[in-house]
Formats: sequence, structure tokens, C-alpha cells
Amino acid sequence: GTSTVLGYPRIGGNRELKKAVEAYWAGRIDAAALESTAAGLRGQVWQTLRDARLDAIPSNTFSYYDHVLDTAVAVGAVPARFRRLGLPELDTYFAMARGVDAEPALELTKWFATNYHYLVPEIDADTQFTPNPAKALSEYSEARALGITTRPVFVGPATFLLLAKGADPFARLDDLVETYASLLADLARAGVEWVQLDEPAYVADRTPDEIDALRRAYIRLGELEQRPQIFVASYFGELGDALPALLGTPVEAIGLDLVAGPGNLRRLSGAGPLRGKTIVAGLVDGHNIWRTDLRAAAVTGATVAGLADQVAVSSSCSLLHVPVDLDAETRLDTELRARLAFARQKVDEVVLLGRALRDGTADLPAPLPPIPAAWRHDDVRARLTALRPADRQRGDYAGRAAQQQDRLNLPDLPTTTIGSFPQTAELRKARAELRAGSLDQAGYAQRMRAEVEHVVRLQEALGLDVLVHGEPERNDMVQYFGEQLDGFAATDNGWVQSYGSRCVRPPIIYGDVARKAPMTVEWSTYAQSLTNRPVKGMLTGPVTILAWSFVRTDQPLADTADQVALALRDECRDLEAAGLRVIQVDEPALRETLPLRREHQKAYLDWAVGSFRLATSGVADATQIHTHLCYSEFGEVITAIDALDADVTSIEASRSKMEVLDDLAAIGYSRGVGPGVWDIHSPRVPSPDEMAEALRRAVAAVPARRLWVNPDCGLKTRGYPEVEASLQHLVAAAAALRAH
Ligand code: THG
Ligand code: ZN
Repeated sequence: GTSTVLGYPRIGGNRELKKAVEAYWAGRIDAAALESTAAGLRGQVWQTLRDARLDAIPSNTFSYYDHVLDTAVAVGAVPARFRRLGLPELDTYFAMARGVDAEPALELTKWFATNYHYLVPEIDADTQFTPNPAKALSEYSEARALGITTRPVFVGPATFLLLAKGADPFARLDDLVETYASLLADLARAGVEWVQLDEPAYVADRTPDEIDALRRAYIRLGELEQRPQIFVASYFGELGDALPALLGTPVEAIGLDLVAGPGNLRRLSGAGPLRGKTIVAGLVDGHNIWRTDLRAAAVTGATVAGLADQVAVSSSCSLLHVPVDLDAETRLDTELRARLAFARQKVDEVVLLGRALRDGTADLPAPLPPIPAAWRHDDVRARLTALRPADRQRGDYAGRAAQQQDRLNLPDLPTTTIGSFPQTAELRKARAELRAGSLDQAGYAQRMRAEVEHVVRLQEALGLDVLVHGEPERNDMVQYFGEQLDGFAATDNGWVQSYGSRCVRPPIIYGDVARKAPMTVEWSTYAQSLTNRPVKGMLTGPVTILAWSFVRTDQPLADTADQVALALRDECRDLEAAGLRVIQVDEPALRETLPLRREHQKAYLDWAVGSFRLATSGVADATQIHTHLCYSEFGEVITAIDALDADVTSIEASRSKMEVLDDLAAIGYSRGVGPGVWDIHSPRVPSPDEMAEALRRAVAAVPARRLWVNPDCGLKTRGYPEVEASLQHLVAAAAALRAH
């Protein structure tokens, strides 16, 4: 067996790429300096992989922003609206990624069920696909100059079209495949021996036509006279019917995720003799940070070897989704550390497995024992066991709504915000000083309280109805809770790319989850003490906490979610007891972790909804529960949103033109809803008329008594000038509608 990985983090061990790219955007360094930093990072990755004795090394996995955008550029899918700008190539690229004054960026969306976001290619009948192999070729020769032979990676043609927006994707398939054919010929002429084409879209449910498109594409590419050997990679799940389709094409290698898609193995064994095919067995989890059970993985690898002509060992997906190097973590508990593997360590695992398939498994380490007793919370486990359906059930909505209105006395079309206010440079500086030790806890708390007071006064002056404390004390809406809960570990440097230059540091859930003490009560009660208007308590829901953490794999996700939910349930009760009359529990990731195949979706939504209800149903009927959803199309999970049973749901909808309201109306949703009337992802300040117009459309679908007026997401990334102006317009728009 040979060894490879499907991709490697490109941000650098200390987020060097983020810093260089942001410096370039700010005009602090020029293109040559950026390119030289990038070349240094690529060289480090290739050398790291070679020194680890990985047999086959990928290239073209580096990206200044996003690898889907890179493939769009490689096939010439640069929309006319960006070509027209007449910018240099690098700036055209960044214009597509980030937008410019005259042109909004390409749409950004979730990369399958991960926390990575890609730029959606725009394709229409006028798109002229043209091969542009420059980036792949120059990376290939850069590596050659270091004495390293690499395998260029692209998003494959079928997945590329399925991810794109615009006209009927497969109307353009033949065109696009000819462009790939030409790219492959160019690569072959440059001496490239293998190319990797990623087709992860085929681990989701696909129609027979879509599968046929995949087959046609690879028959055509496989028949080319001049081409490298083709490795079609899949990941994040099971290929299903796409597997026999691919096996029937002339491609040389097929990659299967045997971690997220154990059923791939069954399918493979039923496929008959795999003559002439290499199966690339994804045995090392590229989407989580646990050490691999190498003995079990070797058994799976040997099974694959018994079926295929050749077997290679790889990561289950690109290592993009895990932090770079565990060696950078010096403060992790040693017992926990011994159980972890980041990208660098996963490469070693792949190499060990490749060797074991050749030389035998005798030297492989034993699997990890169950978690130590110190990481267990038997009280929490007992609470889980004792849960009854009534623990996830509130009183009927009509009764709740009446009690809440008695207590809150809100006008029609009440105004509010989603929770966070701008994270100013001063706030970030205070947090940095606290970490560095130059500011003590008391001094830090003092600065945060001053900010809370400022935010409360501002909201009162603007005339908002339900206030927030602004979350100045939170670095990230998941990390903040992870730092306070038992069973979670934080890393110092465990950064993972989320989109472009933005990274997150997901906490690690390694043991039973328990709340040591109230987490948010002090901040929320302080804010409430400053005003007579209702202040919303602000929590992150169990599904989102799981989605944006690295999770245990030794127990069902549903159990971990319920453990988190119990901690949040206690927090909700404490907030209520402290006088908070409104509590928002955010679930922006509800849609994100929806399984890619329909057959798994119901089970997921059942536990996801159940854990949210467990978190929020411990309060009195007179306490109003809000939730907030964003970052996704919600049509598919609309009944689950209804089942959350929140009193008020705010949804990112300013860009989807209030369609979500029709979706909600269609299923008979009858509680409060706040469709976003201000797209906070752009610095643009919408006029009062524009927001009033959005509200008029909303009132047509939802009675004013149930309609809330709010921005479409938190304000953390915005600046105060645009926040003040936009919120003023928002309050004015609500007032204008009330007057009618
Ligand atoms: N938190 C987490 N995951 C997320 C989001 C989040 N996934 C989806 C969405 N929100 C992604 N959005 C962002 C937005 C901003 C940043 C990261 C992801 C960001 N990161 C800082 C950076 O890269 O400079 C680092 C933040 C820090 O210091 O902790 O700005 O909100 N978990
Ligand atoms: Zn949001």
C-alpha cells in the first residue's frame, strides 16, 4: 500500500497566510511579498509531507482564498462582471472573493457538512469555459524544483457544476469536460503523472441523470490520449450508485471515505472484480482530531486490498478541516493530548498504515482505552437516563404568548437585534491584554461592563424594544461556552480555516459535559439592571455547539448534544431566576450538519430538535424563548424549525427576499418570526424605505402581531457608524408600518 492525503491545511502553522493576505488587502504589502509568503508556505507543506515519507503528495491545494474559486479560475469561469473591472489577475480573484464597490462578491456557502465555506461559481449560457492551467502548473514546477513530485488537485467537473449557480448545470457538462480535457493535456505535457479530481457532491443523494453525467465525464476524460492518470476522490460519505458508475469508467483510482462512509466498503465488495483499479482508502479521519485506531483501520485496509488490484491509504478527506500541528499545543492535558492527532500527526498515521499494509500490522499501537473516570460525570449521565418526553415540552403556545405579552407589553412589530454589537479594536485589545497578563480579570471585567453600558444606552436612545448586552466578552459564540464547560478543552493554536482569511479555533469535547457555574448570568443581569426595557439573555444552542466543536466519537452525538442541552437548561433557569424575561438560544448550524443523504436526515433532526427543546423547555411559559438561524437555505428543514417550538425565530432572510416566510406559512408556522431586514454582511446602510418595503412584504405573509423587526445576523463584524445609522432606519421603518 502507498500513502497519501487528499489535501493539507494551507493557512500555515501560525496563520501566516491570513496575516499576509490581510496585509495585502490593507495595502501594507505588495503582490510580490504576498506571493513570496505563499510560496514559502507551499514549500513547507510539501517538505513536511516528504519528510514524513508520504508516498504521494498533493499540490494545487494551496489557495489564496478558496479552492472552488481556484477551480473556477482554472476553467475560465470568471463572470463577465468581474472581467469587466480590468483588474490584474490577483485583484480580479480577490474581487470575486470579497466584492468591490461596484460588484458584490460571489455568494459564500457551506462546504457540505463542514464549517468551511466556498464561493459559489456563477455559470450561465454565456460563460466561455477556457483552460487556465497556470496555477496548477506553477505549483507543480515549484515542487519539482524542491525535488518533490506532486499530484495536482482540482474540484472535478461534475461536482463543480452541481455546486455552481446559474443555468441548468448539465447543459454545460460537455463544454466543461472538454476544458478539463485540455487542462489534463497541458498537465501531461508538463510531466504530471497523476491528477486528483474531487467529486464529493456524489456522496449526497443524486438523480440517475446526475450519476450518468459523472459517468459520461470520466469516460470522456479517461479516453483521452494525452493525460495523467486520474484519481477521482470522494469524501464526507457514501458514493452509493455513483461507485459502480465510476468503476465502469477508465479512471485509474477511486477514493472512498471509509470513516464517514463505512457503507462504501459493503458497496465495494458487492461490485465484482475491480480489475485495473486502485482504491484509495480514506482510513484516517480528516474531519476530526482523534488518533486513529490503527489496528482497526488496518483491518479495513486489508479488506479493501482483498477486493482491489491496488490499495492506497489516505485521509478520509482533505486535512484542511483539522488544525495544523498538535506539537504547537503545550498546555493540553497530557492524557487528552495522547488521544489527539492534528494534520501533521495524521500524516504519520497514514504513512504507518501504508507500511502496515505492506509489511504487516504487528507494530501498530493498541487502540485507546475508554475515557478515564475523571472525565465522566455520573450525575450528568444519571440525569440523561432519567429524561422523559415531558422534559422537552413547554405549555401550549397560545397560553405562553398571552403570558409573555402580559409581562413584556411589546408593541406590534417589536424591534430587536440578534445579540452581538461591534467587536471594536479596543475590545480585542482588552482580550489580548488579559491573555498576556497585562490586564487583570477585574480590569477586564470593568472594560466589558463599560461596553455593556454603552450598548444598552445606545439601544435605548435608538428606541429598540428588546435590548441585548452586546456580547463584548465573547471571542466566539462556541469557544466562549467551551471555555466554561467541563468536558471541553480549548487549544492555543488550533486554527482551522472557515472562509478566506477567517479562521476558527473549535473546542474539543473530550468528556462528559457539565456546567461548573453560571456562564452568562452576570453579564445579562448587569445589562438588565441598567434599563427597564426587557434584555434578552443570549446562549448558543446545543446543535451549534456540537457543529463548531470537535466531538467525541465514543458515544452517540445525540447523547453529547443532550449533555450540552442540560447545561444550557440550567443556564436558562438561572437567567430566568435573575429576572431575564427573554432568552435567545441561537442555532445557526442547525442546517449545516444535516446529513447529506435523506435516509439519515430524520434521525439527525430528531435528536437536534430534541436537544434544543431540552435546553429551552425548563423555563416558565411566561419566559419568551427566541432562536436565531443563519448561513443557510432553510427550506429543507422548515418543519424542524417549527418543531423547535421557540416563541420567536429570527432568520437571515434579507437576501432570500423573504421567501422563508412563505415556506413558514406553507407549513402553518404560527409563532413569532423576525426575517432579517438588513443584510449585515455588507457595510451598506439600507434606507428606512427599503426596510419598510421588506416589512410590507413580510406583513403580507405574517400578521404584525407576530412579526419582529431585526437585522439578519449579529453585528460583531460591523462598525459603529453603520450600525447606528442602520438601526435608526430600522426603528423608523417599524414605526412607519405601525402607523398604518
Ligand atoms: N463561530 C464559529 N464558526 C462559525 C461562525 C462563528 N462558522 C460559520 C460562521 N460563523 C463563519 N464565520 C466566521 C466569521 C468570522 C470569523 C470566523 C468565522 C473570524 N475569525 C477571526 C479571524 O480569523 O480573524 C478569529 C476570531 C478569534 O479571535 O477567535 O473573524 O461565529 N465557531
Ligand atoms: Zn446569524
